[in-house]
Amino acid sequence: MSSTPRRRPHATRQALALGTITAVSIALTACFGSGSSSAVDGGSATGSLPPESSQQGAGSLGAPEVLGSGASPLASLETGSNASEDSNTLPAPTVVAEGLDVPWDIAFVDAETALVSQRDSGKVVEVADNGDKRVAGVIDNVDARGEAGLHGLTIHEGYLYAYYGTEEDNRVDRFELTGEPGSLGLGEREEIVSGLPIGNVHNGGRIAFGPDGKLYLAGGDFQELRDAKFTQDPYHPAGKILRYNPDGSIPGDNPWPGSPAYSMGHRNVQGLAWTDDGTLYAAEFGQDEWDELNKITAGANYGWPTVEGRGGTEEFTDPVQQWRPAAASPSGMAYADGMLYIANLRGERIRTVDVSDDSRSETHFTGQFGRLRHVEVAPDGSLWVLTNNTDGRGQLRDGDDKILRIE
Ligand SMILES: [Ca+2]
Repeated sequence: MSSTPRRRPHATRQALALGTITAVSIALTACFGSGSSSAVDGGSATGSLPPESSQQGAGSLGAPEVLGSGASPLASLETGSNASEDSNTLPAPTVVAEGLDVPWDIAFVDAETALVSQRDSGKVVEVADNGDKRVAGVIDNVDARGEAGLHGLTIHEGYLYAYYGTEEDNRVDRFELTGEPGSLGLGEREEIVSGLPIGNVHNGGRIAFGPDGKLYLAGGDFQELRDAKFTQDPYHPAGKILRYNPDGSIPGDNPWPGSPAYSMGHRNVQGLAWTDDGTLYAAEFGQDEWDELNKITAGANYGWPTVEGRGGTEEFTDPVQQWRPAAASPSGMAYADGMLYIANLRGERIRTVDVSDDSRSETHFTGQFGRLRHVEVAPDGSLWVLTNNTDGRGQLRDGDDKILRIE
């Protein structure tokens, strides 16, 4: 791959300490070296990354277009797919909403209403299942750079939790949800987790509450911290899946006492999903060779940066599946009725994994809708899928991404 992210010139940065615990602060020389061209997750195999889109004004979402569930499937984007390998056992998607700009995550408020994060603008957009949309709020200290920006959203006990990057750190804040569907807004802000490192790439970013009521954060190595001494250190946040209490404190039963780390040795995790029996799966971007689906257990070590994909050693836990990045580059993931659904960026497909045999997968819609960022299960059991074609690596102009629904 030859693409590289837009870079903001800066020489040094403080790697901030682990939230509320150790106060170790490490001065780092930011090194966005040109030696490895493969640092961009899910980047295109050809061409360089165009300049990032300029931020748009509050009115830029324009008049909503109403496309009900009877809308016809989208036209193919002609991306050179391996569609012949698809199993195509899922029903054809319909369009829920259009006109989104670099959407990243979905949090359902009720069966008809969701909040959608827009990475570069920091906007939280309220989307109704009839296609109506409006800006519910703007997180004004989002600092979009490279892959960083406003990422994960999740709703828990009346609060919207948001994972995002600022000039200084990655963090999670929660906001009181105000109003009703049609007038939702973001109320008072409360800091939950701060001081996580931030990089131009590999910021992880999905957040979700597990069946145990804890807040899980899919982390990355934050690129500049992928040195093994960080990624393999359970008391440093780089390369971890992190687990917090809803107020941001560290659970007493985390595997490494006093650390938010739940598992370690990850490169860039953006998909989290729990099965009916509480098993946690995580989807992870590899470097050059292998993307991974991992079954996560507390305290396990998934190998990065020593091992990419299956290592076959006692020291590290191997993925249950691995895929070539061109066929995968997995971001968001959902679970429903015995099946994992994984959205893929570069692979431009939905991959399904029947958890009764998690060593196999099937693919769907390859190349039909471009890059796919996330899939979320709606309260009615349908799947909502975010396209990702407006972040500079996709094929569409600003504000042209969509939410698709699979019944
Ligand atoms: Ca691994």
